[in-house]
Amino acid sequence: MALERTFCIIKPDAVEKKKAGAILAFLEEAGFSILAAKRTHLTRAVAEGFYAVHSARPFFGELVEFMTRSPVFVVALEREDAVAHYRKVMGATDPAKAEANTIRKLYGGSVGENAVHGSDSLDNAKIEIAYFFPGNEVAPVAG
Ligand code: RTP
Ligand code: MG
Repeated sequence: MALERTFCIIKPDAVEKKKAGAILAFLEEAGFSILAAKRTHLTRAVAEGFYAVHSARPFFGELVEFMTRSPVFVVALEREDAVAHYRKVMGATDPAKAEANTIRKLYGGSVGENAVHGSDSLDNAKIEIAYFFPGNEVAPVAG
């Protein structure tokens, strides 16, 4: 299976609870390499751009308010089968429905404030990594 990259945001609720380090450690234990990570406070424009696909959903306003409330960590990850594997260890969107020992079960509070974001496809992972790490911050995929 090929090495792949995916994109993670450690959301404001988890950073506020000082769980960013625990989540990064969890990801390393799950076999991911952390290619790049930075703390940033999303502006409304950046959050709206990132979640543009959800702009017609009823929770969009609430989601942008939440994501801009306080700083996040944006993280580029690498592993074999990274996109699917990260979705698995992240757990269901609603922490109450997430499996045991997933990030959202361990650290999420509610369907809106659910600790982490994860790319839902390899194409979106590339777009999302480039959105937050432009230029040469993340080395190009070899080959
Ligand atoms: P994410 O994009 O953050 O990795 O989460 P996801 O794929 O599991 O969920 P998605 O459907 O893409 O929704 C994006 C984020 O919007 C918030 N949300 N709130 N109040 C609600 O019913 C609701 N539904 C979704 C969550 O923060 C979710 O992660
Ligand atoms: Mg999503």
